Amino acid sequence: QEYTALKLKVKEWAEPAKKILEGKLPEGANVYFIPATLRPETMYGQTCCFVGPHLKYGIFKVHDNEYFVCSERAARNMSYQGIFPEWGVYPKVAEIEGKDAIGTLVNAPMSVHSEGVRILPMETVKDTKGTAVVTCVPSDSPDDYATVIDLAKKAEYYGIQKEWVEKEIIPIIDTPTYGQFTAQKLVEELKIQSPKDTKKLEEAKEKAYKEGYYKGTMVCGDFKGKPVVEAKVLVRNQLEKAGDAFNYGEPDGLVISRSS
Ligand code: ZZB
Repeated sequence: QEYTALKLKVKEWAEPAKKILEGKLPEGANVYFIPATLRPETMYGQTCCFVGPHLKYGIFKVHDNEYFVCSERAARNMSYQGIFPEWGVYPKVAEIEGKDAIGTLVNAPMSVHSEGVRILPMETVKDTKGTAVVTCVPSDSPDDYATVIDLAKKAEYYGIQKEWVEKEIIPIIDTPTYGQFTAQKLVEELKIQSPKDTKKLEEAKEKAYKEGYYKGTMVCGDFKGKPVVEAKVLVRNQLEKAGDAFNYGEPDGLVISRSS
């Protein structure tokens, strides 16, 4: 699986994370949350970024002034892809739980929300896929849409501020079957009630992928009017050139090779 890994720079840490990290990072260090995505062309519509509240995340030193937040598994994989300077080495300077980072303000490259977006909890984030950090695009990802609705409904329960969740959802891709808000349309059509409707969400994701990727047209950004298949590569290249993203590959046979 070939992901685009995006660099979301921390602008302001949430209090619990700030306490844990005190004295562990050099003054003025740049720290980035690293979501892995298969849909770089949707990055205009990022409204927040998800971590699993009960998952563990490492802060890994990439260069003197540059640190990545992701799962240890992902850091290890990256260290064999030339992303860290030394082969197979991924120095961990600290560890946090996802919940310690809830509320952290990060800069999301390309997002229309240039003031920054918040780190928020998503219970269904898997530790075994990507980087365990997921950037949220509620216009086009049914999982993200269902989670955002749930978070807004139960903001108090989750200990978050409503404004962190309720950012404007802008149209990014137009599709013949679902229009400009593919995720919302599918969530409603399939009567998905919560982020825990995993079976239905799996079906919605499949449909959204097929329709968006093969039949979608960009309605925003530099490649407005172009088919998504073309725009995907162009947007990814733009992000990489700007130093805001890099390729992250994930070997399919990982589980097998681990247990053998
Ligand atoms: C932004 C985005 C916008 C995504 C979209 C999807 C969609 P797949 O096919 O199962 O590999 N993701 C990445 N890592 C994780 C994780 N550890 N746990 C849970 N979800 C994760 O799915 C890859 C997509 O799943 C990634 O691409 C990411 O969300 C999420 F409009 O990033 B995506 C129809 C989907 N649309």
